[in-house]
Amino acid sequence: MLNPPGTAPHLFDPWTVRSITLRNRIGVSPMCQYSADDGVANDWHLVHLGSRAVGGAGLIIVEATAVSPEGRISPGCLGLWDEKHIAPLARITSFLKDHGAVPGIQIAHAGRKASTSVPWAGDGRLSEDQGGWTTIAPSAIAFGGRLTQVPQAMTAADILTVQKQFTATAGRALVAGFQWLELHAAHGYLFHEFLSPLANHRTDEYGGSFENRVRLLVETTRAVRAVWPDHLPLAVRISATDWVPGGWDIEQSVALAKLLKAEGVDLVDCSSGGMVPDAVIPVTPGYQVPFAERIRREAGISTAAVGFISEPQQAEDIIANSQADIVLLGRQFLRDPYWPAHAAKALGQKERVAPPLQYTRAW
Ligand code: 8OZ
Repeated sequence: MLNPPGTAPHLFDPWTVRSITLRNRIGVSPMCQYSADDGVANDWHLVHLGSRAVGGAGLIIVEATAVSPEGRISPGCLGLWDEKHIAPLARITSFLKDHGAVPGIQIAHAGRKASTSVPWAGDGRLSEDQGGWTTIAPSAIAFGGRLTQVPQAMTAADILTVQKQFTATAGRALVAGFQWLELHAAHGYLFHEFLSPLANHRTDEYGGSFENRVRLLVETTRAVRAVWPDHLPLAVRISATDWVPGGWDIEQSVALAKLLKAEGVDLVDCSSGGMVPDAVIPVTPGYQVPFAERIRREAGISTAAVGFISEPQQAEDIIANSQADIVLLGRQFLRDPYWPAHAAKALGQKERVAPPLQYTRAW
């Protein structure tokens, strides 16, 4: 599956995963918009995502979309726990496909980092009288910082419920027209809380040893792969390290990636952090790229690189040096929805990103 030495692709080369071909190696990273009402997508989401399809992205991953109301980070997060969420998302997937992008979605449960206000209204804990709710997690340990809510430790029945919520949500994502599914197992949310010994103090088969801490994610991945069609790609976003001694780290991430590969996962999306509020993270351009490179090489699975990727040559080098199979841009895509077109021009490959017919005269 991975390209042999000397045959590395370039940023604007297409990439086929299972039956899906991305027109280039540029994706829009899932980014919370906090603009939904009861989880329902609206015109903001259509324009936000649609303009980046027009701008030339190959893959567009819809923001963390909750598998249950309690799994939302905030009351403004998207959801896909109900049939009513399907039609507004289907309108978006249809538009993205019409403009040459593959529509993807990240499905998520925020665990102990749920029930927060939207960032422009505080970004802290949402109390019950402000519309907040009781959170759940592997253990009854608060995240800390401004997120003081102590979650309820999940029972065995809760674990089964969450697994069913993920498979049901995957089924609805398919009906909504998504062609790429990502499980959110990063940034201190529910799956990551099970992975990390910092948040998981369980003494049952879902806590303690590495095998036990990865069990929820591996089992859920297996269940999702069984309902998500064989011809469509499945990805998992992980935090490759907690950036805290004694926490989750890159060695465990490599071992997890091997297990996920065996479950039929096509790509590991390599982010980091989010487990504790005060981690010291050496943020520099492309600081997470070495994780994508190492997991790709040592686990033999395709990877996405994400985090402070903004320059065209930087993105091209990541692909051409086989450090990752695709780059996912977040903030840079907020600054410039036409980044792929502008990057092609900067790299002297203007013809690689075609304008929409309506914009030809100005491209
Ligand atoms: C930005 C702000 C808060 C949360 C993530 C869903 O980190 C998020 C998120 C992004 O994955």
